[in-house]
Amino acid sequence: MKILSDPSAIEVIKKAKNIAVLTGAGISAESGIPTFRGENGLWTKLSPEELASFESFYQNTAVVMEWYKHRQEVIMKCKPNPGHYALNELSRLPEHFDLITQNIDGLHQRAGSRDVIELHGNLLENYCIRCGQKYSVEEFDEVFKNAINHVPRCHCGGLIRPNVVWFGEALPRENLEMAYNAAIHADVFLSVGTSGQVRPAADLPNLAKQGGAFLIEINTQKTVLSGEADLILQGNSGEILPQLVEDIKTLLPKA
Ligand code: BV8
Ligand code: ZN
Repeated sequence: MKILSDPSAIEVIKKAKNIAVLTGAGISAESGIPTFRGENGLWTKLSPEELASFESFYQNTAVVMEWYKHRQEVIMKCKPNPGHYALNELSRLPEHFDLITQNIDGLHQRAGSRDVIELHGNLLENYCIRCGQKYSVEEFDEVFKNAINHVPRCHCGGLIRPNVVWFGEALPRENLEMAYNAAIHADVFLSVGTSGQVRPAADLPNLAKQGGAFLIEINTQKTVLSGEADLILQGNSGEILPQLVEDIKTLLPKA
Protein backbone atom coordinates (compact mmCIF):
# COMPACT_ATOMS: atom_id res chain seq x y z
CA MET A 1 0.00 0.00 0.00
CA LYS A 2 1.52 3.35 -1.06
CA ILE A 3 2.21 5.61 1.88
CA LEU A 4 3.25 8.65 -0.14
CA SER A 5 0.09 10.08 -1.67
CA ASP A 6 0.66 13.73 -0.77
CA PRO A 7 1.37 15.50 -4.13
CA SER A 8 3.65 18.17 -2.61
CA ALA A 9 5.70 15.48 -0.85
CA ILE A 10 6.03 13.57 -4.13
CA GLU A 11 7.12 16.71 -6.01
CA VAL A 12 9.74 17.62 -3.40
CA ILE A 13 11.14 14.11 -3.12
CA LYS A 14 11.47 13.77 -6.90
CA LYS A 15 13.82 16.77 -6.90
CA ALA A 16 15.55 16.06 -3.56
CA LYS A 17 19.35 15.97 -3.63
CA ASN A 18 19.95 16.05 0.15
CA ILE A 19 17.90 13.97 2.57
CA ALA A 20 18.59 14.14 6.33
CA VAL A 21 17.05 12.10 9.13
CA LEU A 22 16.95 12.69 12.89
CA THR A 23 16.02 9.67 15.01
CA GLY A 24 15.08 9.39 18.68
CA ALA A 25 14.25 6.60 21.09
CA GLY A 26 11.01 5.82 19.23
CA ILE A 27 12.83 4.14 16.33
CA SER A 28 14.30 1.62 18.77
CA ALA A 29 11.05 1.00 20.67
CA GLU A 30 10.10 -1.89 18.32
CA SER A 31 13.51 -3.41 19.03
CA GLY A 32 12.48 -3.65 22.67
CA ILE A 33 14.43 -0.67 24.02
CA PRO A 34 12.12 1.41 26.27
CA THR A 35 11.67 5.06 25.28
CA PHE A 36 12.26 7.85 27.75
CA ARG A 37 8.99 9.68 28.03
CA GLY A 38 6.36 7.27 26.76
CA GLU A 39 3.84 5.53 29.05
CA ASN A 40 6.43 2.95 30.11
CA GLY A 41 9.40 5.23 29.36
CA LEU A 42 12.53 4.79 31.42
CA TRP A 43 12.28 8.15 33.06
CA THR A 44 8.63 7.90 34.08
CA LYS A 45 10.00 5.87 36.98
CA LEU A 46 13.23 7.79 37.46
CA SER A 47 13.81 11.46 36.67
CA PRO A 48 16.51 12.27 34.11
CA GLU A 49 18.21 14.63 36.58
CA GLU A 50 18.47 11.78 39.11
CA LEU A 51 20.42 9.67 36.68
CA ALA A 52 21.73 11.29 33.50
CA SER A 53 23.97 14.04 34.90
CA PHE A 54 27.59 14.19 36.01
CA GLU A 55 26.53 15.43 39.47
CA SER A 56 24.39 12.37 40.14
CA PHE A 57 27.13 10.11 38.68
CA TYR A 58 29.62 11.64 41.14
CA GLN A 59 27.26 11.53 44.13
CA ASN A 60 25.48 8.21 43.39
CA THR A 61 28.00 6.42 41.22
CA ALA A 62 26.73 2.95 42.10
CA VAL A 63 23.05 3.79 41.34
CA VAL A 64 23.88 5.55 38.07
CA MET A 65 26.30 2.86 36.91
CA GLU A 66 23.85 0.06 37.81
CA TRP A 67 21.28 1.82 35.59
CA TYR A 68 23.71 2.17 32.69
CA LYS A 69 24.94 -1.39 33.12
CA HIS A 70 21.32 -2.59 32.95
CA ARG A 71 20.72 -0.53 29.82
CA GLN A 72 23.88 -1.92 28.20
CA GLU A 73 22.58 -5.45 28.86
CA VAL A 74 19.19 -4.55 27.35
CA ILE A 75 20.85 -3.08 24.25
CA MET A 76 23.13 -6.10 23.78
CA LYS A 77 20.06 -8.38 23.69
CA CYS A 78 18.16 -6.18 21.20
CA LYS A 79 18.40 -6.17 17.42
CA PRO A 80 17.78 -3.52 14.77
CA ASN A 81 14.18 -3.50 13.48
CA PRO A 82 12.87 -2.87 9.91
CA GLY A 83 12.92 0.87 10.58
CA HIS A 84 16.71 0.86 11.08
CA TYR A 85 17.24 -1.26 7.95
CA ALA A 86 14.92 0.97 5.89
CA LEU A 87 17.03 4.03 6.75
CA ASN A 88 20.11 2.15 5.58
CA GLU A 89 18.28 1.47 2.27
CA LEU A 90 17.24 5.13 2.06
CA SER A 91 20.87 6.28 2.44
CA ARG A 92 21.61 4.89 -1.03
CA LEU A 93 18.89 6.85 -2.87
CA PRO A 94 19.65 10.60 -2.78
CA GLU A 95 22.89 12.27 -3.87
CA HIS A 96 23.61 13.12 -0.24
CA PHE A 97 22.23 11.51 2.93
CA ASP A 98 22.80 12.26 6.61
CA LEU A 99 21.65 10.12 9.52
CA ILE A 100 21.64 11.96 12.85
CA THR A 101 20.64 10.12 16.01
CA GLN A 102 19.98 11.03 19.64
CA ASN A 103 20.09 7.34 20.45
CA ILE A 104 23.03 5.74 22.21
CA ASP A 105 22.14 2.12 21.37
CA GLY A 106 24.27 1.68 18.21
CA LEU A 107 21.36 -0.05 16.39
CA HIS A 108 21.74 2.09 13.25
CA GLN A 109 25.33 0.91 12.89
CA ARG A 110 24.26 -2.70 13.51
CA ALA A 111 21.69 -2.30 10.70
CA GLY A 112 24.54 -1.37 8.35
CA SER A 113 24.33 2.44 8.48
CA ARG A 114 27.72 4.14 8.24
CA ASP A 115 28.81 7.66 9.24
CA VAL A 116 26.01 7.86 11.81
CA ILE A 117 26.10 11.26 13.52
CA GLU A 118 25.68 10.34 17.21
CA LEU A 119 24.69 13.45 19.15
CA HIS A 120 24.44 11.88 22.62
CA GLY A 121 27.27 9.35 22.51
CA ASN A 122 27.23 5.57 22.54
CA LEU A 123 26.37 3.46 25.56
CA LEU A 124 28.58 0.56 24.46
CA GLU A 125 31.67 2.72 25.09
CA ASN A 126 33.01 3.62 28.56
CA TYR A 127 36.06 5.65 29.61
CA CYS A 128 38.05 6.69 32.68
CA ILE A 129 37.36 10.29 33.72
CA ARG A 130 40.94 10.63 35.03
CA CYS A 131 43.23 9.14 32.34
CA GLY A 132 40.74 8.76 29.46
CA GLN A 133 41.40 5.01 29.07
CA LYS A 134 38.61 3.53 26.93
CA TYR A 135 36.82 0.34 28.03
CA SER A 136 34.92 -1.98 25.67
CA VAL A 137 31.70 -3.60 26.97
CA GLU A 138 33.64 -6.79 27.76
CA GLU A 139 36.43 -4.94 29.58
CA PHE A 140 33.83 -2.86 31.43
CA ASP A 141 31.97 -6.06 32.43
CA GLU A 142 35.20 -7.38 33.96
CA VAL A 143 35.85 -4.21 35.95
CA PHE A 144 32.18 -3.93 36.99
CA LYS A 145 32.16 -7.51 38.32
CA ASN A 146 35.07 -6.80 40.66
CA ALA A 147 34.00 -3.24 41.52
CA ILE A 148 33.93 -2.32 45.23
CA ASN A 149 30.38 -1.13 46.11
CA HIS A 150 29.47 -1.19 42.40
CA VAL A 151 31.80 1.75 41.70
CA PRO A 152 33.83 0.78 38.60
CA ARG A 153 37.37 2.17 38.75
CA CYS A 154 40.17 2.29 36.19
CA HIS A 155 43.58 0.81 37.01
CA CYS A 156 44.68 4.42 37.61
CA GLY A 157 42.00 4.75 40.30
CA GLY A 158 39.78 7.07 38.26
CA LEU A 159 36.02 6.52 37.94
CA ILE A 160 34.78 4.88 34.74
CA ARG A 161 31.74 6.47 33.05
CA PRO A 162 29.65 5.70 29.96
CA ASN A 163 30.53 7.64 26.80
CA VAL A 164 27.14 9.42 26.72
CA VAL A 165 26.24 13.12 26.91
CA TRP A 166 24.56 13.95 30.21
CA PHE A 167 22.20 16.84 30.89
CA GLY A 168 24.22 20.04 31.26
CA GLU A 169 27.09 18.56 29.23
CA ALA A 170 28.02 19.87 25.80
CA LEU A 171 27.34 17.67 22.79
CA PRO A 172 30.38 16.53 20.78
CA ARG A 173 31.27 19.70 18.85
CA GLU A 174 32.11 18.09 15.52
CA ASN A 175 28.99 15.91 15.46
CA LEU A 176 26.75 18.84 16.37
CA GLU A 177 28.25 20.95 13.59
CA MET A 178 27.74 18.12 11.09
CA ALA A 179 24.12 17.81 12.25
CA TYR A 180 23.49 21.56 11.90
CA ASN A 181 25.05 21.48 8.45
CA ALA A 182 22.93 18.50 7.41
CA ALA A 183 19.75 20.20 8.61
CA ILE A 184 20.26 23.56 6.86
CA HIS A 185 21.17 21.87 3.56
CA ALA A 186 18.42 19.26 3.60
CA ASP A 187 15.76 19.30 0.87
CA VAL A 188 13.80 16.70 2.86
CA PHE A 189 14.18 16.25 6.64
CA LEU A 190 12.65 13.27 8.44
CA SER A 191 12.08 13.46 12.21
CA VAL A 192 11.57 9.86 13.35
CA GLY A 193 10.56 8.66 16.84
CA THR A 194 11.52 11.73 18.82
CA SER A 195 9.39 13.77 21.21
CA GLY A 196 11.44 16.86 20.40
CA GLN A 197 12.01 17.66 24.09
CA VAL A 198 15.79 17.66 24.32
CA ARG A 199 17.87 20.55 23.04
CA PRO A 200 19.90 21.23 20.99
CA ALA A 201 18.87 18.06 19.01
CA ALA A 202 15.22 19.18 19.03
CA ASP A 203 16.22 22.39 17.22
CA LEU A 204 17.28 20.47 14.10
CA PRO A 205 13.86 19.94 12.46
CA ASN A 206 13.01 23.66 12.71
CA LEU A 207 16.48 24.56 11.49
CA ALA A 208 15.85 22.36 8.47
CA LYS A 209 12.50 24.07 7.88
CA GLN A 210 14.18 27.48 8.02
CA GLY A 211 16.65 26.18 5.44
CA GLY A 212 13.73 25.36 3.13
CA ALA A 213 13.42 21.63 3.84
CA PHE A 214 10.20 19.67 3.49
CA LEU A 215 9.69 18.30 7.02
CA ILE A 216 8.21 14.83 7.48
CA GLU A 217 7.44 13.58 11.01
CA ILE A 218 7.07 9.86 11.73
CA ASN A 219 5.76 9.18 15.22
CA THR A 220 3.06 7.19 16.97
CA GLN A 221 1.81 10.43 18.54
CA LYS A 222 1.72 14.17 17.84
CA THR A 223 4.69 16.05 19.28
CA VAL A 224 5.84 19.65 19.79
CA LEU A 225 7.32 19.39 16.28
CA SER A 226 4.05 18.34 14.58
CA GLY A 227 2.90 21.92 14.01
CA GLU A 228 5.94 22.57 11.80
CA ALA A 229 5.72 19.32 9.83
CA ASP A 230 4.73 19.45 6.15
CA LEU A 231 3.68 15.80 6.31
CA ILE A 232 2.87 13.67 9.38
CA LEU A 233 2.97 9.88 9.01
CA GLN A 234 1.45 8.64 12.25
CA GLY A 235 2.29 5.09 13.34
CA ASN A 236 5.16 2.73 14.10
CA SER A 237 8.38 3.73 12.36
CA GLY A 238 9.21 0.01 11.91
CA GLU A 239 6.15 -0.26 9.64
CA ILE A 240 6.10 3.19 8.04
CA LEU A 241 9.77 3.54 7.09
CA PRO A 242 10.01 0.39 4.90
CA GLN A 243 6.88 1.46 2.97
CA LEU A 244 8.09 5.06 2.68
CA VAL A 245 11.48 3.96 1.33
CA GLU A 246 9.80 1.70 -1.25
CA ASP A 247 7.76 4.71 -2.44
CA ILE A 248 10.86 6.95 -2.54
CA LYS A 249 12.64 4.33 -4.62
CA THR A 250 10.01 4.83 -7.35
CA LEU A 251 10.52 8.61 -7.24
CA LEU A 252 14.28 8.94 -6.98
CA PRO A 253 16.40 7.37 -9.70
CA LYS A 254 19.36 5.59 -8.07
CA ALA A 255 22.00 8.20 -7.24
C1 BV8 B 1 23.33 21.08 26.79
C2 BV8 B 1 22.05 10.46 26.86
C3 BV8 B 1 24.68 22.97 27.23
C4 BV8 B 1 22.08 9.94 28.24
C5 BV8 B 1 20.40 12.28 26.75
C6 BV8 B 1 18.97 23.45 32.33
C7 BV8 B 1 20.30 23.13 32.62
C8 BV8 B 1 21.15 22.53 31.70
C9 BV8 B 1 20.68 22.24 30.44
C10 BV8 B 1 19.35 22.56 30.18
C11 BV8 B 1 18.50 23.16 31.08
N1 BV8 B 1 17.27 23.32 30.50
C12 BV8 B 1 17.32 22.85 29.24
C13 BV8 B 1 18.57 22.39 29.04
C14 BV8 B 1 19.04 21.78 27.87
C15 BV8 B 1 18.91 20.28 28.09
C16 BV8 B 1 17.49 19.89 27.70
O1 BV8 B 1 17.15 19.97 26.56
N2 BV8 B 1 16.69 19.52 28.71
C17 BV8 B 1 15.28 19.20 28.41
C18 BV8 B 1 14.90 17.88 29.08
C19 BV8 B 1 14.44 20.37 28.86
N3 BV8 B 1 19.89 19.72 27.17
C20 BV8 B 1 21.12 19.43 27.63
O2 BV8 B 1 21.46 19.49 28.80
C21 BV8 B 1 22.10 19.04 26.56
N4 BV8 B 1 23.33 19.75 26.76
O3 BV8 B 1 22.38 21.79 26.59
O4 BV8 B 1 24.56 21.56 27.12
C22 BV8 B 1 26.13 23.21 27.33
C23 BV8 B 1 26.79 23.85 26.28
C24 BV8 B 1 28.15 24.11 26.42
C25 BV8 B 1 28.85 23.69 27.56
C26 BV8 B 1 28.19 23.01 28.58
C27 BV8 B 1 26.82 22.77 28.48
C28 BV8 B 1 22.42 17.57 26.66
C29 BV8 B 1 21.19 16.77 26.26
C30 BV8 B 1 21.56 15.30 26.14
C31 BV8 B 1 21.03 14.55 27.34
N5 BV8 B 1 21.28 13.13 27.16
N6 BV8 B 1 20.70 10.98 26.58
C32 BV8 B 1 21.17 8.75 28.38
O5 BV8 B 1 20.53 8.33 27.38
O6 BV8 B 1 21.14 8.23 29.50
S1 BV8 B 1 18.85 12.82 26.36
C33 BV8 B 1 17.73 11.57 26.12
O7 BV8 B 1 16.57 12.22 25.57
C34 BV8 B 1 18.10 10.53 25.07
O8 BV8 B 1 19.31 10.79 24.40
C35 BV8 B 1 16.97 10.65 24.07
O9 BV8 B 1 17.34 10.32 22.80
C36 BV8 B 1 16.69 12.09 24.19
C37 BV8 B 1 15.50 12.63 23.52
O10 BV8 B 1 14.40 11.85 23.80
P1 BV8 B 1 13.71 11.09 22.56
O11 BV8 B 1 14.76 10.37 21.79
O12 BV8 B 1 12.86 12.06 21.83
O13 BV8 B 1 12.89 10.00 23.33
P2 BV8 B 1 11.44 10.19 24.00
O14 BV8 B 1 11.15 8.98 24.82
O15 BV8 B 1 11.36 11.55 24.61
O16 BV8 B 1 10.43 10.20 22.76
C38 BV8 B 1 10.24 9.01 22.01
C39 BV8 B 1 9.26 9.37 20.91
O17 BV8 B 1 9.07 8.22 20.09
C40 BV8 B 1 7.88 9.76 21.44
O18 BV8 B 1 7.47 10.94 20.76
C41 BV8 B 1 6.99 8.56 21.06
O19 BV8 B 1 5.68 9.00 20.71
C42 BV8 B 1 7.70 8.03 19.85
N7 BV8 B 1 7.54 6.60 19.60
C43 BV8 B 1 7.45 5.59 20.51
N8 BV8 B 1 7.36 4.41 19.84
C44 BV8 B 1 7.44 4.68 18.51
C45 BV8 B 1 7.55 6.08 18.35
N9 BV8 B 1 7.63 6.67 17.14
C46 BV8 B 1 7.60 5.86 16.05
N10 BV8 B 1 7.50 4.51 16.13
C47 BV8 B 1 7.41 3.89 17.34
N11 BV8 B 1 7.29 2.56 17.40
ZN1 ZN C 1 42.26 5.83 34.33
